Order: sequence, then C-alpha cells, then structure tokens
Amino acid sequence: MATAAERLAASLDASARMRATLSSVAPGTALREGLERILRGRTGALIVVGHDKSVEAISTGGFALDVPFTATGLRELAKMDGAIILDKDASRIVMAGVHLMPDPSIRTEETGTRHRTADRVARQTGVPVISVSASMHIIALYLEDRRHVLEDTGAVLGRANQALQTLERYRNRLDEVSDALSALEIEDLVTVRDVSAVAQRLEMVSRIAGEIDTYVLELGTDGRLLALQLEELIAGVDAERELIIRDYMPTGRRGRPLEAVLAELAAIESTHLVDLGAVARALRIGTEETLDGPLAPRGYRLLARIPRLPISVVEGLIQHFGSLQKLLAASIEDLQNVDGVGDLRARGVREGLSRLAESSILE
Ligand code: 3AT
Ligand code: 3AT
Ligand code: MN
Repeated sequence: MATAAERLAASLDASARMRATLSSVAPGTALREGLERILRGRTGALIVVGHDKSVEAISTGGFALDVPFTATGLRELAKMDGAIILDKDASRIVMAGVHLMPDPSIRTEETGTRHRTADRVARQTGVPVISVSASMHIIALYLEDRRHVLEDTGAVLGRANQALQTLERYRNRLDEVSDALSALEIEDLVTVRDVSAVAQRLEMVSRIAGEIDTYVLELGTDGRLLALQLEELIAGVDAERELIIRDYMPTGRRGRPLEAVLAELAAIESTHLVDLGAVARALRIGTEETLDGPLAPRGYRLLARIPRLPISVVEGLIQHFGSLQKLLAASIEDLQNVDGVGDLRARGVREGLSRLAESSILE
C-alpha cells in the first residue's frame, strides 16, 4: 500500500513529466510548428517522441532516417502512412513510416486506429506520443494514461486570463487577512482561526498560481506577458508560506520539517480547503473545536518585514527571545545581548518593530 505521501510524490512526478512534455510542444518550438503545418495540410500524423528499447520492440517496417529535425521535414514525412519516431528531445527524426504494434490487450477508449495506437503506445512505453487527427483537426498529446488536447493560443489565453482574474481576487483577500493577522500578532490576540485563515488563503493563491503556471508552459513564447503578470501577483507568497509555518508550527516531539507541513497542506482536497479545521490540523496547530484557542507567533513573519535584516540575525533573535511579544518588549540593550546584534542593528530592529506596531494600530 502506498502512503498518502508516496501517492502525492508519484502524482507530482507524473505532473512534472507532463509539464516537460507540454513545454516541448509549446508555441515557439520547431515541433509545434511542424504539428501546425500538418494540421493545416490535413494529412494527420502519429509521432512518438523518444526512441528507446520499449519503442523499438513494438516498431515494424518503416525507414531509418536519423536526420536533424525540421518542421517542414516533419510535415513531408507525415504524408506517408505510419508513425514518425523522433529522439527524446525532438531534435532528430529517427524513423518514418513505422507500423507500431502495441499490446492490443491494453485498454483504450479512443476510436480510430491512429488514436488507439497513440494511446496504447503511450501507456505501454511511457514515451510521449502525439496524434494529429486528419478527420477531427485536433492535436492530442498522450503521456502514460493521460491525454491532453493542444489548443490554439487564443483559447488557452482566454482560460488563463480568467484564472488570472481569480488569482487577483484571491491575492487581495490574502493581503487583507494577512494584514489582520499582523495586527493581531502585535496585540497578542491571535487565535488558531486567524492563522488558519491566512494559511488557507496562501494555499488557494498557490494552487491557482500553479494552474496558471501550466498555461504559461503550454503557451510557450505566446505566454510571456502572462508569466510577468503571474510573477507580480504571487510575489512573496512562497516566502510568506514558510514564515507562517515557522511562526506557529509545534517543535519538539510534535514538530515536523517544513516540507512535510507544506506537503500536507497541498494534500488537502480543494473541496476541504474551505474548512479551517482541516487547515489547522495540517499545520498541527489545532482542530475545528479549538479554532478560538489562542496562539503566539515566534516572530518570523513580522521580522521579515524589517528591511535588511539577515536571516541569521532573525534566527538569533528568535532563539534568544522565543516569542514576538518578548521581542516587542525588548529594549535596545536587551537586543544587543543577541549574537551578531551590535548597537546599530539593535536600533534598526527596535525602530522597525515600533514602526510595525504603530502602523498596525492605525489601521
Ligand atoms: P492504401 O494502399 O493506402 O489503401 P495502406 O496499407 O497504406 O493502404 P493505411 O495505413 O493508409 O493503409 O491505412 C488505411 C486505413 O486502413 C486506416 C485504417 O482505417 C485501416 N486499417 C489499417 N490497418 C488496420 C487494422 N489493423 N485494423 C483495422 N483497420 C485498419
Ligand atoms: P484520423 O482522426 O482519421 O486522423 P484515425 O484514428 O481515424 O485517425 P485511421 O484509422 O484513419 O485513424 O488511420 C489513419 C492513419 O494512421 C493510417 C496510418 O498512417 C496511421 N496509423 C494508424 N495505426 C497505425 C499504427 N499502428 N502504426 C502506424 N501508423 C498507424
Ligand atoms: Mn480516420
């Protein structure tokens, strides 16, 4: 039996392979140009992207070529019957006119000999297979048991822009709950609910950003603007995710590595993510029954808002004082007792903390 963590790792692995394949056929690549030419020529094609032993074992007939890949060459060879076999980075055309004979007992729901073959070869060999349908005018990518239809840039951009609008809304809401948490941290009024709400919003932003990231990949050179917009909207989110976990996660016997907490958050199904209790449990800070219980931050999130403070000094301060409240109460002399904190830096921290305290009261 695979554990939840193993299943998650396996699915991350599969999606990493899918991502690599998507970027190899994205607009801007020679392979994509060749596929578009075939689509326009209405001849159809069956293309295997990789030539290993498992592919060789099911190949019969055809012609050995081993020539550099060109989009025009691919289009000409697609006029022949049979499959075209490329090397794994689609830089060479290895064979053409190949009759593929995958195991006929492999289940496939596709119809038509071309698409059934593509599906079976992908499942049997693990090598990506692309079919261009002559009759349906569709380019489909098969990888293991997944099928992905390559759409034109306009269609993908339409969906990407919708996701971007959702991300923008999520980001605004995240900033609201995050500012609220900062104010509560300074006033020592934090509950399990407040921390869970921020972690929940961070997770939601990360998930929709991941979705958009796939569109960016799929769009290739057509996705540059989208990539810039995405980058701007998720600035600081990864860092914030780490900081909030460091601020509140239990240490000692109940403690776990940061990555384990992040993985557990990522494993919450999207339908359960609305449930703050589920988030609290993943963070190991509480349950739905204890959402109103008090919590105290160590100070990572707020210290990160003080400019030019190296992480080693942040660690030193937190080791020494143990909680944000003690840090807020510390005098310049107290701060100087920490290794690596001289007079200048102590003043900087003191002023930084005071400024944060003032701005949170003003809101
Ligand atoms: P032509 O001389 O072009 O008619 P061909 O040997 O070049 O014959 P194709 O590869 O063009 O044949 O295939 C033509 C169609 O024959 C495609 C598919 O609908 C049908 N076909 C080929 N092999 C099979 C098969 N094993 N089972 C069912 N239909 C098949
Ligand atoms: P279209 O949507 O019509 O393009 P299809 O699934 O209906 O695809 P066909 O049966 O019309 O496919 O066959 C079209 C061509 O696909 C024929 C041949 O060039 C290629 N093809 C089909 N099966 C194989 C195979 N096993 N190996 C190599 N090429 C194949
Ligand atoms: Mn057909």
